[in-house]
Amino acid sequence: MPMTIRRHLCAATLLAAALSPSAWAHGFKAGDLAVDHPYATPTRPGKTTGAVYFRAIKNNGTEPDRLLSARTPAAATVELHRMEMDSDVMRMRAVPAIELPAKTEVRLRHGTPNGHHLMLLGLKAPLKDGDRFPVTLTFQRTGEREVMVWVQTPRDGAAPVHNH
Ligand SMILES: [Cu+2]
Repeated sequence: MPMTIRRHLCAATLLAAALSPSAWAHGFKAGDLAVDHPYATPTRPGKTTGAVYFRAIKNNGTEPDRLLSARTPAAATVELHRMEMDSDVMRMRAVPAIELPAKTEVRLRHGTPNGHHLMLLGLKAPLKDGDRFPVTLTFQRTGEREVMVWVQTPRDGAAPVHNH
């Protein structure tokens, strides 16, 4: 009898572990592209900049694509940014595009060394946990695709470094 109970607990734990990532994630298809889990970190009141990340953008096609720009009603401007180590300080700079090579998954998570994000400038309101807002992405090959961004505190608690 104790054996049976333990086995059942084990199965329940495994099931919960298997279900939880998908239960808390969302994604969008655009042509050959899969935009996996767009998210933004909450911002403090009074701050007018924010950052949008993605778990990944995967190009399943045989042709390269590029993310050229983005826009959202939540902010005045959106820039494409890349994090770079400058001696021992993490800085970011605007880039003209984010490359999406063929048959490649590009990870765009917070805290990724040399990673990219979308910089929201002129936020109209602070981003709060649980908020959702649309962002329209413009890809060179695939064209435009609107995705919904989830505002959430990262599970690892890592605060994104933002020196503006
Ligand atoms: Cu930035």
